[in-house]
Amino acid sequence: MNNQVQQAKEVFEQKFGTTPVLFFSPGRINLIGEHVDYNNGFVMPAAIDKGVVFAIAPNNTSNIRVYSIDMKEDLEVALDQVAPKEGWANYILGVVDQFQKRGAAIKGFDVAFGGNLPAGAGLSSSAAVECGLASGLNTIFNIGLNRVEIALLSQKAEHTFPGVKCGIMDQFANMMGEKDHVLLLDCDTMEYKALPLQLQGHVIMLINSKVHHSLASGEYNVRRQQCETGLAILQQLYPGTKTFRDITPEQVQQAEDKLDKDVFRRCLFVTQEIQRTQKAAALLQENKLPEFGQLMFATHEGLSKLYDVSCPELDFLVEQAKEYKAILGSRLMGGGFGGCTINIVAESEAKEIGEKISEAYKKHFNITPEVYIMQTGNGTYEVK
Ligand code: GAF
Repeated sequence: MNNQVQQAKEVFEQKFGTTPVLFFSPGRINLIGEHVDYNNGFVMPAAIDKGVVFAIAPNNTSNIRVYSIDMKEDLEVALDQVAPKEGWANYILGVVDQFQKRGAAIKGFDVAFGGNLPAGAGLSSSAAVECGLASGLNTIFNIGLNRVEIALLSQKAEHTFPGVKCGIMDQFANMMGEKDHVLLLDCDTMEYKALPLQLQGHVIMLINSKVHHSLASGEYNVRRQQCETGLAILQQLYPGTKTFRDITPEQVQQAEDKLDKDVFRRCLFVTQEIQRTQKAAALLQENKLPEFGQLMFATHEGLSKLYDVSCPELDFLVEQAKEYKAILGSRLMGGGFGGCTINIVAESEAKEIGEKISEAYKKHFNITPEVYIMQTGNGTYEVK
């Protein structure tokens, strides 16, 4: 049992005086396929070995008692009073609400949770909290959901309580991730393949810009709405079109004068990114990493210039990355507006390059970034 799990267990036992069941729930990275999960595209995420630990047990009352180890805050809510609140509580209560909406026999429980995922870094701490709790409840109350059902329930919880209309990528990676693999997930059919991650002397390096622009979740929902608006128009122009998968970037270009300027740029990005991710998946399987890396740069360009989810700090980090031959590809990762860039970099030079980019970034923005070399890991699991 690692330190993080041990700590959660001890905190729980001190606070609640019973013996908990323990779960580890990972964060995620995403190699390519950004903002296309809610547009029926493909994504290529992996679970990582950093995440959130849950210690949880029934408490034979009709109350939920929660302790956030990181925030050092308590929350107690009666089961029949579950409603949206501010902050982290929403991620917990949203999950309970979803179980209740499905008529699942959730009774009172105690839970202590805490983790080592940097907040606001785009490593999907929200999905880690949702899926970790949902897995815990599923086990202690014998609900019988399978892994994909837990991912879907957790996604719905995020839509309803925190109010972010996210796609399925984060929760899916959290539940289905496999160490040393990336998942090639078809977000239209929910079919997936676990592809071995063979980096041929390279590593995945994240650079955390340490900025998190507060418009992130509001703008996320706006992007989703713009895509829906655009798709509805494209469906009329191109009969037989069901999803963005059925439309090419060229067709979007031909429809430019029928679409609002921003809607056009969003649709163009989405159709390009869907094609790009399919190409990238083939390249990865052919071990063509340099070509794969070029597509990562292209994704960043699109996210920045067409989808408008980048920021000066992330653009700077990607421009810096282009200065180094040892970096094959770099782009902002996740929803955007801050958080991390993901870079594929030669292992032998990673440390030095990470330091050099950090120095340049610090000089420019007066912010000290953080650099992480990432290891992949397994999806949420019970720690025995
Ligand atoms: C966030 C969302 F939660 C995901 O569903 C996905 O859309 C991602 O942003 C962008 O690719 O992490």
